[in-house]
Amino acid sequence: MPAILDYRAALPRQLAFRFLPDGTSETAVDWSYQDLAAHAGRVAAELLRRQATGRRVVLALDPGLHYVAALFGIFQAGATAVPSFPPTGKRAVARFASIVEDCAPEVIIADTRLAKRVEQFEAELPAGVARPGWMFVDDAFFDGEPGPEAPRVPVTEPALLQYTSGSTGDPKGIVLSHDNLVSNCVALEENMGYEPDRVGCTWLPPYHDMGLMGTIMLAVHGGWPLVLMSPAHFVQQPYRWLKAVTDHKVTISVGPNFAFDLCTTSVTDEELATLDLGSLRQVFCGSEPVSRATMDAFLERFAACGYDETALIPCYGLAEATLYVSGKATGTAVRTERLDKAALENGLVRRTEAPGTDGVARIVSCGAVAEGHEVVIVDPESRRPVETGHVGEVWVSGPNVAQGYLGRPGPTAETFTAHLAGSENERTFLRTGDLGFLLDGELFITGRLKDLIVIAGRNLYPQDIERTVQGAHGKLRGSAVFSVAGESGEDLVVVTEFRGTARQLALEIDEVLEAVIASVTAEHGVRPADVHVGPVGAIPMTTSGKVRRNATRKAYVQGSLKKLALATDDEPLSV
Ligand code: 649
Repeated sequence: MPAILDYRAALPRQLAFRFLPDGTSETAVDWSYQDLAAHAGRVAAELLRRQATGRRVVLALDPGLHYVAALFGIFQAGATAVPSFPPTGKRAVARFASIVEDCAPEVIIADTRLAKRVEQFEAELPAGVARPGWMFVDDAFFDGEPGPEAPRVPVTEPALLQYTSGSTGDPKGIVLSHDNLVSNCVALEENMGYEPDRVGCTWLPPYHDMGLMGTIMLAVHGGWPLVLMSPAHFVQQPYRWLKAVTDHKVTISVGPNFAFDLCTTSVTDEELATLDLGSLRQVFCGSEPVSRATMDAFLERFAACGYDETALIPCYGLAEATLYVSGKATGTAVRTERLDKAALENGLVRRTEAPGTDGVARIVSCGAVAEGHEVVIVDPESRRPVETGHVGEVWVSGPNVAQGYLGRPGPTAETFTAHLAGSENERTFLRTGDLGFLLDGELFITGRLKDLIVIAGRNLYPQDIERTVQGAHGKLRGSAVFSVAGESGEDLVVVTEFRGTARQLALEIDEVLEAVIASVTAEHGVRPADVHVGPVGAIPMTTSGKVRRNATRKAYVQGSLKKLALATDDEPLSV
C-alpha cells in the first residue's frame, strides 16, 4: 500500500480526497496524492523517531483527512495499523481499552484535544498492561515543517489489525497482510471494471472494514477521487449523503441496508427536488441483510431523482476475508428469489408462486463470488458440502482470507483453516458462520449460525448485552440476547430469568422491564424490541452451562418459551 501511494504522488497532481468537514460541499477541503503523501510522511517520521517500525500503532482520530494521512504514515513507517476511534463516551472507552489491552500498541495516535483525558482512559486499563505512548496530532503538527523524509522500510509486518470480530470482553484482532489489502482491491476492481470518470463518496466509519478496505484503500489503489463525510453528519441528516452525490457527480457509493431506509424515511419533498442521482453507476449495499422491501421503497422514492436500480450492487463479505466475498455484476439487474419461507427455515430452497409476502421469503442475490475465490456451502455438523438446493454454512477460500486472530491459535485454526470432511490434506477454508445457498453461481445469504447481531450496520455481541442485562436489576440471573427479523432489519430481543417468587415478579415487573430497556439502550445504543422475563431455568443451556442462544431464539419464535407465571403463590419461580 505505501508503494502505491508513492507511485500516485509521483504522477502529475490529481485530486485524491475531498473532505466535507460539516457534511456540506461549502467547506470542502481537497487533497491531492502529493498532499496525502506529505502529510503521511510527517506521521511516518515521528513514528520512526519513536521506533514504532514492526510494532502496532492504534489510530484513534476522528474520521477525516488526518485519519487517512495517519493510516498511510503508519504503513510508510513499516508499522501495523490498528484502525480505531477516539475513546470518548463510556461505551467507546470500554471497547477501546479492550483493543489496547489485546494488541499492546507501541503508540496511539490521537487528537490533541484528547490529551487531557489520558489519565481517565488509562484508569480503565487493568494493572499490568503496558501503558502505550501517546502521539497527539493537530493541524499544527501536520502543517509544520516537513521532517526528514521517512526511509522506505521493508514491509514484512502485517499491514493491519481489524477489530470488528469479538465482543468487548473477548476482542479478536484480525491480522491482514499487505497482500490481503491488495488482493481485496483487485477482486473489487474485477467486479467494478474500469471507468475513466469514477468518483466515490463515503460516510462509513474508517475503522470498519467496509469504510477502510472498501472505500479509502480502494480509492487510493484505483487512483480515483473519494468524497469523505463523517458518519455522524450522515446519521444526523441522511440527505447530506445524497446531496454530496449530486454536488460531486458521484459514480460509486456504498451503504448498509439501514442507510437506504434512513434516506427513504427522512428526506423531505423539498430536499428531494434538489437531488440528481443519475450519475450513480455503482451503489454497493452489504454488511447486513439486503431487504427487498427497503430497496423497493428507496427506488420508489428516488427514481424521480434519476436513481436506477441497475446501479445497486448487493454484496457480501466479512472482515475475516479482508472485506469482499461476492457482489452483483455491474450493469445487471438485481435478482430477487421468492422462496417458501417454511421450507427455507428447514434449510430447503424452494421457489414459490404464492402472491404477496405471506409465507414468502424474498432473498436478494449477493451475486457471483469474487474472482480467484471459491465458496462452498457446507453442512456445519458433517463438514460435507450440502446438495444443491440446500442451505448450509458459507465457507470461503482465496487470497482475501486473512491470516488469523492475533495471538489466538485455537480460534484461528477453527475459523480460518477448516477442512472439508475427508480432505484433511487439501485446501483450507474460512468458516464464515453465515448461512446461505448457491444458485446459478450466485450467493444468497439467508441467516446466521454465529451469534453475532447486526443492527443499523453495527455488530453487536450478545455476551456484551447479556452482561448489561444481568447488571440492570438485582434479581435478574441468566439472560440470552439474539435478533429476529423485523420490518426491514433485525430486531433485538432480550430473554432473561427472574430470581424470586411469582408475587415479587408481579410487583416488580414494570421496574425490571424499565431497567433492562434503559440500560441496554444507554450502554449499547439499541433499544430492545422485546424483553421476555421468565423463571429461572427458562433459558436453554449446554451441559457446560453456556447459553444456547439459537435454541432460545427458536423457542421464542415458536412461542414455547416458559411464560411469566404471574400466580400469587410465594414459591420461588422456576421451570
Ligand atoms: C461487508 C462488511 C461487503 C462487513 C462491500 C464492498 C466509494 C464507495 C463504494 C466503494 C468504494 C468507494 O459487514 C462488506 C462488501 C464495498 C465496495 C465499496 O466500493 N463486515 S463485518 O466483518 O463487520 O461483518 C460481517 C458479517 O456481516 C454480515 C454477515 O453476518 C457477515 O459475516 N453480512 C451480511 N449479512 C447478510 N447479507 C449481506 N449481504 C451481508 N454482508 C455482511
